[in-house]
Amino acid sequence: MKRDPDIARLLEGLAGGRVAAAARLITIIENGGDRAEAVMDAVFPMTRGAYRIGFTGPPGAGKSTLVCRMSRILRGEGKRLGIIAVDPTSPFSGGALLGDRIRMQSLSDDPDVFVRSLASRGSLGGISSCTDEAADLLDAFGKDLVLIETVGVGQSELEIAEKAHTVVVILVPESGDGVQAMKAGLMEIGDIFVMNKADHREAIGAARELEETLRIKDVPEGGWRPPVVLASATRETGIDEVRSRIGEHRRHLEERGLLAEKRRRVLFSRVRGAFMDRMERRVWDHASVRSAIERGMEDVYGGRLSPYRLVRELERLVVGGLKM
Ligand SMILES: Nc1nc2c(ncn2[C@@H]2O[C@H](COP(=O)(O)OP(=O)(O)OP(=O)(O)O)[C@@H](O)[C@H]2O)c(=O)[nH]1
Ligand SMILES: [Mg+2]
Repeated sequence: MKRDPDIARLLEGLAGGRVAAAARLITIIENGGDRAEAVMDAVFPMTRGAYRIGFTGPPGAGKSTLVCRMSRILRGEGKRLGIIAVDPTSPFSGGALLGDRIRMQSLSDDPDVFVRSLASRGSLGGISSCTDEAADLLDAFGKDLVLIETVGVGQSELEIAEKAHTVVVILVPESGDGVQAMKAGLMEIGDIFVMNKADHREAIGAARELEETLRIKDVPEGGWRPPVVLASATRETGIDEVRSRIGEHRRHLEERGLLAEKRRRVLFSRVRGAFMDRMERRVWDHASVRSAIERGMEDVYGGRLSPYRLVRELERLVVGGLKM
């Protein structure tokens, strides 16, 4: 791709710490296509290994409130923060958006906090397809920590485990969240569990139950056993403890070389995912493949050709030296 003067200028702005440039670049990334790739090619070498913390949990559990409180603590430590909130485009949690915006905006008066929401695409929420890229950009922008809040619906939120170095799962005592969380696979991905809304009477019992459930989990000798922290985001209790648990988990990973391993795994899965996406699109849209499918399907519909035989024929066509 030709050098794009607009992008070059924005990248200079990014290096110079200009917020407007960072914001514009994230929009370009969100829009995708060649320009997004040109931005990523330039941004990736500028990343400095910012630590990524994911916050996930069911709708309304208090993720945004907790992220907001946590940000104040981290700012108090002098950390520069990037915050990515995946916009709830689903009807489940749409109502919370305005409140989020207001809370988050109170943070963005601080030049060392960069808050950005991303639209969740495709399925019912979870995580945006460009979360990794936006996090890279904030990393390149000089943030020490990137906090990522997912929308608490569906399976795709589990992807946060492939994007964050520490995953904080936020649950609430109501509605048997512990059981729900286990079903949804949250138990597998949580490094730290927060029983939020500890101002509610049932919280202590619910936290204890959750601890019991986690005790069953197989943790190898010297491995990390996810702690349960009782907290109230609105009353600001337990947030310091969540902060120190995050620190402990990070040290746990660092001291054992697990963080480096995790970073490599994350990059590997990004390359795999992006490569597969691109190959799928290119192959599926290829004229020769399309016409072979259309022809073959007539025989499949007519019961003359098994679907698997057609697939084998298509496979031969593709890997047998298709000009792409
Ligand atoms: N009583 C009580 N309410 C809380 C607490 N933390 C958050 N809330 C309230 O719970 C509601 C939802 O909080 P959010 O922080 O928006 O929750 P969320 O998980 O980000 O919600 P979504 O992003 O929509 O999934 C808000 O009305 C908060 O004020 C808490 O510790 N105690
Ligand atoms: Mg929220």
